[in-house]
Amino acid sequence: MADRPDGAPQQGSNKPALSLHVPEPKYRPGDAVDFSHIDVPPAGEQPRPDENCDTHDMHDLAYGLVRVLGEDDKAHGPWDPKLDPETLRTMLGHMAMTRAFDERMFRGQRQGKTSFYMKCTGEEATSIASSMALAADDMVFPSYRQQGILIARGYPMIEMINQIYSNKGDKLKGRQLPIMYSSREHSFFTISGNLATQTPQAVGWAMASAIKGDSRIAATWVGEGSTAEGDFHAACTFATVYNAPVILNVVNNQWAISSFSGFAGAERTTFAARALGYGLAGLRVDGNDALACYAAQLWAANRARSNGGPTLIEYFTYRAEGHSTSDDPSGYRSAQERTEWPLGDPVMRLKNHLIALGEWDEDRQEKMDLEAAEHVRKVTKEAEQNGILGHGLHHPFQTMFEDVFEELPWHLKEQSEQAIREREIKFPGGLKL
Ligand SMILES: Cc1ncc(C[n+]2csc(CCOP(=O)(O)OP(=O)(O)O)c2C)c(N)n1
Ligand SMILES: [Mg+2]
Repeated sequence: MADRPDGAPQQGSNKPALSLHVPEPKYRPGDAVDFSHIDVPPAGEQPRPDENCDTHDMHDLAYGLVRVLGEDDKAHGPWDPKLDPETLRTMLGHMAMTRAFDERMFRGQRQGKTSFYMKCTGEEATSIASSMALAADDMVFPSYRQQGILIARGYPMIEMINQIYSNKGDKLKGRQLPIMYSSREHSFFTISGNLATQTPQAVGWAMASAIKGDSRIAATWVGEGSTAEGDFHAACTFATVYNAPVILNVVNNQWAISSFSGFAGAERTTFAARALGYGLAGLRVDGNDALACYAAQLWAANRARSNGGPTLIEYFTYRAEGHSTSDDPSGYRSAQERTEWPLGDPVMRLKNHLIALGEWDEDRQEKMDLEAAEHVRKVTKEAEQNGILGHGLHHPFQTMFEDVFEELPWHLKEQSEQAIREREIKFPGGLKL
């Protein structure tokens, strides 16, 4: 049947047949990896606009890559935050400590001391350097891969381990998945496993802060995969509509468990460019460059503090290890990706920068790494006194029924009593409740 005279097709006559694009990662296990298609501009090339500039003047920054640390290990360009050597050493120390912590907790899971752990290897700068640019009482709404913030904020490590072991010292009483920390005192909002829910919560908190006439701002961290969740888009809309004092940090580590970033839209545009459609300020940053991460967060924090509005920052980085202890990345991606990653390792780059400044050396680094490992070992042993998985030294299990209702409703009372009876049958006269 011929098309209509106006050129519109007859029903059902569309040609060619409609088809969909299903993203496929470039490399699978065993493939040789070539990342030369990734555009890595020289450090220092990106302009640094005024913190209160119009979002329209930021267009190119959403597609570029803010970089400070060059191949020569020196700091370059207008984004150089010009931190003093002592602050740089502190930053490196937090990164070394986080890496040592991750190593030990990962092993702890393999030894059966906890059911679950998640490392942030390769992404340390995106949480540690960036959170160091915030005030200690700015409220953070992290995802599960920002343990570095707690370490940078001086949260007691034993509390982290007690939580991971779900032991009797766990302040969250075993009610959260290991690593889903919470600390009001450290302005660290309770981590939720429901991806992206922290983003509208951060925006809402920031709006409340403004409504109350408070001076604190909010910052949230979300993975690139999670930006595909509706919550993230609701957060962007509320943030821009009300000009909320909030920073939306998107950690683009290329993977969401076994799904590559293409499934969240990375083949089409950058994650920072999402900002443009909402009228948000958008920055795309080398996430393995601690100085660039710090500088971007400081820029966004200053903008938020002066009522300049929210900023969306994409950190371009790579998840160097598996998603969690439950994951085996050798099943879905090439092992060469990690070694070929063009932005290097954030800890090495900061270390080499300090050495280039004449403020550090390999011996001091080795000593720092050893001391970090020793500190983690010592605190782990201490936490183990409170119990490890399966040793019964957890909070009495019936406490799971408490703390929700002022008075326990009848059906929960019944369930609690039934649970205690069943436990006595299973462990007659035995195991501590
Ligand atoms: C709403 C929701 N959907 C799915 C999951 C299961 N899940 C947990 S982590 C994850 C991947 C998230 O990837 P990304 O956002 O890129 O963060 P990353 O793990 O890379 O830091 C998925 C799908 C979940 N926890 N919540
Ligand atoms: Mg990811």
